[in-house]
Amino acid sequence: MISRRLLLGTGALAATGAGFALAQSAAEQVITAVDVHPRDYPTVEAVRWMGQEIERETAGRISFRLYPSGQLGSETDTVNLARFQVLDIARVYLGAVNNMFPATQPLALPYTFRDEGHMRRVCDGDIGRDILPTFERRGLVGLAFYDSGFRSMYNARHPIHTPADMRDLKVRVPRADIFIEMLDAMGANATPIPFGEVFTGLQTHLIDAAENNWATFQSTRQYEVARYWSQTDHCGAPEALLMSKARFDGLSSADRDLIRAKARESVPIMRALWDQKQATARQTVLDAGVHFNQADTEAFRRAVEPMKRRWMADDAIAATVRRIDAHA
Ligand code: BDP
Repeated sequence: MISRRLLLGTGALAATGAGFALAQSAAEQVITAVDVHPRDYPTVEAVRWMGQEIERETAGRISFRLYPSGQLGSETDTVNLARFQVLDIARVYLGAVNNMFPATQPLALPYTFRDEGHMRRVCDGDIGRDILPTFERRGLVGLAFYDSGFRSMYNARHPIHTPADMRDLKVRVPRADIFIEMLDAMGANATPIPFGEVFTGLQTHLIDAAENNWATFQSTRQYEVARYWSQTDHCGAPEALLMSKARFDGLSSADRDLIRAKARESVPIMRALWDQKQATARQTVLDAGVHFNQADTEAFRRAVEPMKRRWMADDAIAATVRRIDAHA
């Protein structure tokens, strides 16, 4: 059930008029899914694939309705909307939700993964399987991890080689303590602002820099206003596909199994799309004349070491980081 109070309380829903559609959809077994990315982004396409499969398997009894491009608000908003069953599925960046879900913090710490293969194996293996159920403590079902590549630095001023080049740069970060501390440790001035405001922030010089992966840098067109990409590869946190636990628990056990199975199957679909998107995004950006440089990643790793050690004073975080290190 979607309460009127919750719907009215969410400005984004009221503003788009989507609240009414969502209220209707509950009765019709329509599963609503949101994403901040546009409709052709790999995460959105993977969820669309999942919805089509479920619709086919249930002969149309259950279908998905997608709300891409951040239509229903920021990731912090949509996670809460899903917890209270105002919407059903939120695909969000793990970096943005780890204040609320401490078990995910080790995945968002800097330089946790050796490479993309390592990240995928960790998420697919027992570490990923241990973390996903922890979303249930706060009203969500963790369905899957998706790829997000590695994040690097981009800015409108100059190439960044070492943390010394970050001094006084206002760098936008997702609203999460790990990110704020990470960028501060690198010598920057970490500025948490919502994803949807980064382009304008760079354009109007409210911020000087941001950090993200190639696919996002390209699809948001931020490369048009930040002309220096410096490869730091500082964070390999994945994306998370989360479902409202209340909605999930209200489904039959066969439907629950189907949703879990299709979410799992959507992971390799997403990854194939991701590999393609990452390569084409990088090429598009370089062709558009963005200056590329390889940063001194060892210097960045050293700069964040004390901050990482502080987080690892927590035994649970330290244990997971050690398991990740030891993972093939
Ligand atoms: C992108 C994630 C997206 C986040 C965004 C951010 O795919 O979910 O909202 O980063 O930095 O890579 O906020």
